[in-house]
Amino acid sequence: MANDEEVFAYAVIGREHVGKTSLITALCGQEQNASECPVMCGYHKNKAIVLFDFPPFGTSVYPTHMFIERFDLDKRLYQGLILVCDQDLTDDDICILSTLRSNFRRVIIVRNKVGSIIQLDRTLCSEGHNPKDVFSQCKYSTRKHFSACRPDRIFVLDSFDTDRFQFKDLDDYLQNGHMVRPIPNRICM
Ligand SMILES: Nc1nc2c(ncn2[C@@H]2O[C@H](COP(=O)(O)OP(=O)(O)OP(=O)(O)O)[C@@H](O)[C@H]2O)c(=O)[nH]1
Ligand SMILES: [Mg+2]
Repeated sequence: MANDEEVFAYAVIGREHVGKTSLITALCGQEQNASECPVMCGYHKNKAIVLFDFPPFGTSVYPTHMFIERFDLDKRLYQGLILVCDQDLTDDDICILSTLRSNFRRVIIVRNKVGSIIQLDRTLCSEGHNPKDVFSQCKYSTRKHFSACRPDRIFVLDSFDTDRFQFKDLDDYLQNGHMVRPIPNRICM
């Protein structure tokens, strides 16, 4: 991995099917296409940043405690961590964040799939349904659940609806929120 004055590498992790790959695809504008694991993806809007798509933790293949060691996440190979979730905090999320928090210069929590939650609320409570309230509730509960883990930022968004919610805020943060020197002509996948 390149020296950390030149590149800010984010490990994008989360439980199974929370939308890690979809988020990276939406941010990077392309499908990842590599067999190595974790999969590296260049973020073209800020060439100083690369995102690494990890396999899920908390599975029978990678139980949470094994996941950290298996991928050397405790070795400071990555500068940033993006934890993706699609509901409130689980024990696996807490375990990962509390074990790893101090190893990363920046920790971002992304609560994904908020569009689906709004859709579900619309179906279940057609009377009195208010999408803004559902979004605010998701933001509030995500903040509440994750505050003890001291994330730098929390974004509530939907990777399939990038014009709404906080997708653009995350995109802006990644584009502008890093004082790292870009690498011109980096070859990205
Ligand atoms: N509605 C909605 N569905 C999503 C979103 N992100 C992902 N999905 C769906 O969730 C499922 C899992 O998405 P992936 O992006 O493969 O999730 P992942 O975390 O990379 O999955 P694994 O790598 O297998 O753990 C797929 O069926 C996606 O279509 C989202 O923002 N909104
Ligand atoms: Mg994936």
